Amino acid sequence: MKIKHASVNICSPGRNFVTLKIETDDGIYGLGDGTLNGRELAVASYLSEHVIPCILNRDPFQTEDIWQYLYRGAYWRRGPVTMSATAAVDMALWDIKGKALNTPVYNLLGGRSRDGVLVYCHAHGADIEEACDDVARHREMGYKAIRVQSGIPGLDATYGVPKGALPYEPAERGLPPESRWSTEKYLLHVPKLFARVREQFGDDLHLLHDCHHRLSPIEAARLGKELEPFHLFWMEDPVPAEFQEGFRVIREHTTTPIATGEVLNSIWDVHDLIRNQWIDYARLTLTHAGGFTALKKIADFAELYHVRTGCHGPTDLSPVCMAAALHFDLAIHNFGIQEHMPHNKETDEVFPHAYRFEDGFMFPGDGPGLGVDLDEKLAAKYPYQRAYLPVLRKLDGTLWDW
Ligand code: GCO
Ligand code: MG
Repeated sequence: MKIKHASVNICSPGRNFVTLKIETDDGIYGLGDGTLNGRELAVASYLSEHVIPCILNRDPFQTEDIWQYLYRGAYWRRGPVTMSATAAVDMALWDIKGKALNTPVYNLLGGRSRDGVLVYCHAHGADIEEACDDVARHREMGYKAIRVQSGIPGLDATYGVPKGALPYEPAERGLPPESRWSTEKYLLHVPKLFARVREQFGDDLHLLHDCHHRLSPIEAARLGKELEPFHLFWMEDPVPAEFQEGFRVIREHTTTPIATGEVLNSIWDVHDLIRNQWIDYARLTLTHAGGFTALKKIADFAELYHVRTGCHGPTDLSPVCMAAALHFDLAIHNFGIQEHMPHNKETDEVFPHAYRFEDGFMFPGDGPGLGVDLDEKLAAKYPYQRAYLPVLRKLDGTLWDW
C-alpha cells in the first residue's frame, strides 16, 4: 500500500479546525487533526508546502520511520506548528492502519487496559453560587470529575468563565481581546470556592482547577497548600509550563497533585518534570505533541515515575483528536483522566464519530481505525475565520500570561 494523495481541510463550524486527509492507492483514507488555536494557517501551510510532498508514495504502515523523517529529517525540530503538522500525519496513518487491518486503533496500541475512559467536564459561574449550580448540573449529567472555575470579585473577566451562557472557550474573531488580572484577588478567592463546593457536594466528586499559567512558583505553592483540605484531583498549570524548575518549589510545599503540559509539544519539554517527579499528570495532546508515535513514548517514560496522563481535550481540538485520545486513553497503562468539552452541534455534524459519553466515562467505539469522519461538503459551508485567544494584562497594564 502507498500514500497516493493528501489534502488539508480548513473549516470553521463555530471555531477553526485543520484536518489532514491521507489517501492510499487501495482506496483507504485516514484523518489527522492539526488544529493549533489562533495559528491554524501556519500548520496548514507547513503541511501543504513542506510535509505532503515528502510523504507521497511512502508505505503508510511505516509510522515510526515517517515520524522520524518529519522530526529528525527536517533538521529544525519541536515547536507547536511543526509538532501539530507531524501529529496530523501520524494520526492519519494510524487511522489507515486500523482500517487496513479492520481493527480499532486501541488494539494496535496494546488493546484495552480498562472498560471506559474517565473524563472531566468544565463547570463555571460568574460567582461561587453560579459555579455550584453548574457543578450540580454536570453531576446530574453523570460526570464523576468536574473542573470548577468562577469569576473573581473585582475582575471583569477571568479564564474559564465564558461571557454570558456561551459554553465555549474564547477564540474571538477580529484582533485579540484584552482583559485585566490580579493574582492577589485570585489567591484570596479560590480557596473559598473549593471550601464551598466540598461542603455542598461531599467527598465523592473528583474536583479539578486550572490556574492557567498565571502564578509564580511560591504563589502556586501557597494555593496548593490552602487547597489541601479539599483534596483536589489536580491543580493545573500553576506556573507557565515551560519553566520546568518552577515546579520544584511547588512540590516542596504542597501535596496537592499537579498537572501541566497542554502547551508543550515534545518529550524534552516534560523530561525534567517527569524524572524529578515534580508533576503527577502530563497533559500533552496527540495533536500538539506529535501524534501516537510520540505520545506513547512520553506516556511510557512517565509510567516509570508514576506520572499519569490527563490529555488536554478542549473544543479547539477537533473530534478527530478527541477520537484519537480516547483510543490512546483506553490502551495505555498509566492513563489518569481525559478532559471532555463537548463540541457544538455543527462540529459534530461536520465530523461524524463513533465515540460516546455515558455515566462519566467515554468510549471510542469498536469500529476499524479512529472511528471519525469528515463531511467535506458540509465543512465547505463553514469557511475559516481568523480568531485569537485573549491577551492578559495586570491591573497596572503589565502584559501577563493568559
Ligand atoms: C484547558 C485549556 C484550554 C486552553 C485552550 C487554548 O485546560 O482546557 O486550558 O482552555 O485555554 O485550549 O486554546
Ligand atoms: Mg488548561
